[in-house]
Amino acid sequence: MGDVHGCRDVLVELLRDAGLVDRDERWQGGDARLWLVGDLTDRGPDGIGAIDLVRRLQDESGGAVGCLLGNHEVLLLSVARFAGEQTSIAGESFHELWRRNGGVESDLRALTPDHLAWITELPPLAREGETLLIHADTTAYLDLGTSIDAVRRSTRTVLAQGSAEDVDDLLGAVSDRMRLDDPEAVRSLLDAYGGSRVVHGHTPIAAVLGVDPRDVTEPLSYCGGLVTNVDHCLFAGGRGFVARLERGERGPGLEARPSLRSS
Ligand SMILES: [Mn+2]
Repeated sequence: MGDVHGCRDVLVELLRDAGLVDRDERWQGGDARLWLVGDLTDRGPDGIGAIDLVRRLQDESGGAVGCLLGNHEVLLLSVARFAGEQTSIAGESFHELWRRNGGVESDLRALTPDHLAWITELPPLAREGETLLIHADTTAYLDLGTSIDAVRRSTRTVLAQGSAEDVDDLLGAVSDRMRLDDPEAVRSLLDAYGGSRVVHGHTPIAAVLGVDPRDVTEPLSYCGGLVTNVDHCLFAGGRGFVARLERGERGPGLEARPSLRSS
């Protein structure tokens, strides 16, 4: 599932259409596994509602639902911890930076220490079979750690107890984009973290293609099939989709096209 950005009710509709939740919004995915690529919050109306839904589905599914750390989760946490302090951008506070990037005040009011603890534990990347899942289309994760566990440990430490400067640096890394239309860059990620293809969100497919978000109905495969972008840009009117990763077989080789299809 691509970036939700506060579109909690659209998320429910997409999961219902995919047969993953029932009419009462309860998990009914059976043995399915679901990953969200991060950025549940900001831009859209109900980011905390989206977090609460995902957390409940994680419980109901017995761990079959995972969610990556997006830059907007880091942003929200940065405001909670350092609201008025200055970022590296001259004269801009964390609160101003967050607002400029779609921060929604009602989310900040609803944010609890429990939400912050959940955000702190989110993995920035994950492997599902041969698929490497990341939020942002960047190799900057390699600066945070050279294994999935190392990246998770370093982000957890920064989010839990890092200084404003540490969090600002982390924001810079996980907000970088559009670096993966280069097989060498992609291979550097796969060599470190494993897998034979990358799936990411963060950069709206509509922006990449220069089309209206309402016309985006499926994932975008690029870099010779090594990389798939699933950012459906719900907050700007994208109808959204659930990208399906085939399972039960080894993933495609490096040159193969990913076996993703929209549903
Ligand atoms: Mn993002």
